[in-house]
Amino acid sequence: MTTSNTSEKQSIDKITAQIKAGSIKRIVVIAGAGISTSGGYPDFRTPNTGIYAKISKMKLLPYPEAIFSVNYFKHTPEPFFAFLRGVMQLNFRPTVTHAFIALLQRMGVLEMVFTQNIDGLERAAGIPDDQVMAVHGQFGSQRCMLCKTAWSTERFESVVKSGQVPRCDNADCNGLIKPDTVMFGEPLPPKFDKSTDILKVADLVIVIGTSLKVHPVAGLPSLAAPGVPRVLINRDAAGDLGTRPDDVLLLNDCDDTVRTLADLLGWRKELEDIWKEVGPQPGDKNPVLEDAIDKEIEKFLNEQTEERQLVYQGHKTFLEKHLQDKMLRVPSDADVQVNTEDRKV
Ligand code: CNA
Repeated sequence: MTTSNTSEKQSIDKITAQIKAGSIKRIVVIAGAGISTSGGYPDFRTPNTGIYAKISKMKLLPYPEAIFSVNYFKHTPEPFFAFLRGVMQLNFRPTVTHAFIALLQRMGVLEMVFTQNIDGLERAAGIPDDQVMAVHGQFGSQRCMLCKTAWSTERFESVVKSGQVPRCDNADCNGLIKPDTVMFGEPLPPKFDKSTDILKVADLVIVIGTSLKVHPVAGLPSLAAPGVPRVLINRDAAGDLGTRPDDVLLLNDCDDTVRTLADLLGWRKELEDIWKEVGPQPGDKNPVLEDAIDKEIEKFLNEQTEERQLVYQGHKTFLEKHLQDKMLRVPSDADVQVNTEDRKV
């Protein structure tokens, strides 16, 4: 475990001792894509391997984040579905870090995990739904954007895998079928607002595997009461973690770090037992999502005719103009998934 200095090592020893002694018992975890990368699911922003690096090959997109933006999806859904076809090719299993969060829950010290992830691996690790606030929704259900008719996952996957864009077949509808995940520009689940008060009563906040670049989650760590320790487990520094005297930065691979924490807590065997139960199983295919996404993006690009590229160029120009206009009147509404980097577009 890499800590910035000796005092951080002392802080983490103190925090784990307090958990063992029962004086820390309301832990809130704020998680992001980094907790799933060792399971083969790339994050957004890691250079070269992150999803944005992959989709920046889609030169037709006005900017990589457009693929997850609802306004872009409404008129140009093909790139999103090409990406999704890659995602659908494999079954992912929880990582050691998911097992660690599940361990906190089983030990009775987890209050809530706020996850930005849409992969559903917290549930797969056995954390009960009422202790998971899936801020950006999760894959596993989908419906028509217009008439809201739900589609079964089986039907949805079969249409997407066949290369079609799934559309509603109710009379006169023809709406796009979209997973119930929150795209940029869409409102967050209604229960998000109510759930954030939990941060104020937490006695420990652990932020894992997130760059804290997407709002409103980026603002959650600052809701912790003064004096409450905030621990960042991530490869890189993130958000305002490190600005308070009680912050502890553990800048390393999250699976390694949680194993060390489990050692300090005396819970290593329990962690490995959960991991054995929920992690990769004998006979699993190797998770190679990165290859799958690359392949699907390549295929998508090869299918673009000159005529279609002209249409996309039209979309690009339209969007750039639209965004320019929009930037002149950016709303202050925080209840929308906003990528801080969008503001630079
Ligand atoms: P991000 O901006 O890509 O940041 C990920 C962070 O995790 C970076 O700071 C990395 O350095 C760090 N990281 C990556 N791997 C590890 C590791 N093994 N150990 C320690 N640190 C690591 O992603 P965020 O979650 O901050 O951004 C929020 C977006 C990402 C949400 O809208 C999600 O829907 C979206 N997303 C989700 C998934 C998923 O569900 N698995 C995957 C990719 C993106």
